[in-house]
Amino acid sequence: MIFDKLKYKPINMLPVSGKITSVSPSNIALVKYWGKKPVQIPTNPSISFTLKNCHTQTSISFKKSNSFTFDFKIDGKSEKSFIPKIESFFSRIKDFTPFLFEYQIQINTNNTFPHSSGIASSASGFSALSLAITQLEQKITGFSNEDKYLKASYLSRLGSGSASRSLYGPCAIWGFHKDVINSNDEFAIEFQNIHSNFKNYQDTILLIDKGIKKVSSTDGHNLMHNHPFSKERFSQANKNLKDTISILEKGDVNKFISVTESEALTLHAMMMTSNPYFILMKEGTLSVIEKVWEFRKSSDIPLSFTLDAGANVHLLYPEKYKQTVLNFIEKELIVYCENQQYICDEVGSGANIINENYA
Ligand code: 2P0
Repeated sequence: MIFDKLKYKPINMLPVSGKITSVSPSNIALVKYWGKKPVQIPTNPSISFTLKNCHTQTSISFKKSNSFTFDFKIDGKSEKSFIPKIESFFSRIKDFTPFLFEYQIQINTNNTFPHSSGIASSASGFSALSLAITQLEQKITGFSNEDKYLKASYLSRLGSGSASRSLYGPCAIWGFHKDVINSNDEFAIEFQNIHSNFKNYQDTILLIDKGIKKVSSTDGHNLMHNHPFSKERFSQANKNLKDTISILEKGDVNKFISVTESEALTLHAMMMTSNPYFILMKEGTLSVIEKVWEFRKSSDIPLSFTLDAGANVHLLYPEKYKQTVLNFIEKELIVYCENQQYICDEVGSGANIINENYA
């Protein structure tokens, strides 16, 4: 039984103290998660590319104590605005990780991507923290590496839905789909079977607007309740998920473009047709999309875009066109980027532990 794997079954003494360091990447959804039920159950399945360069490194230092406390620092500084989401995360995982609450914990974290760049750090942040926690659990319970990742994905989901997908690369699927074996709403599963056309696929992220979003993702998800198009959207996402799996397996780059661009625009169409309605794209977002379409038509290079819940544009393309696309960005697209900033990333392999010690 898969849910038996999530139970805490100690066989060893708890370490008195120690420190565990993990690294976990961000991810970009190809079929989007937009809409959820309590607690953190998606209303449709999603699939993502795991990234490589945009990642979070997190260390937890822990010391046995009579009462649970935690302190959180990002780039060496206390950041109060993160505390409520971390507190909520700890209260949600308590029944699954009782050992954690026998410690005082210091969390130190830093991101490789710039602060306030509009790139969600919650996916990389919660997955890195969750993997460090399940690494400690492995020390106490001796469970397998496979179960360690499964449980890390489960815990990550309780921090931020999309974080559940960051554990695995090159792709991860989160959410139940009737035709995908082992798919479920509680944690993501890895999807390895991608065609060589998608190996090292590039994601160059154009930072169009680095400001704080006017509507949070959590509020956006909630607006899918009572949304006039939600039923159609959820059934479309189920179809797109199945199609995307087949496209990734067969290496069909043209179909990949049509499904993923449609997903990006549908995500934003859902926002524009919510009540209340809102728009997260900026003028630069639309200008870049127009330019990408022109470039694709004139060059025959399969450059496409996808969008997250924000104004930034993720440009997706095969590695062999990297220099040509970077030249195009420098010449035609950089004018739309705030402070001329963009980030070069590509498909990566997921989260890892990089250091651990115990006393
Ligand atoms: C996704 N997004 O699939 C979609 C596409 C944004 C657009 O998941 O409330 O930060 O923490 O579960 O995971 C962003 O939402 O939201 C997101 P919570 P999350 O990547």
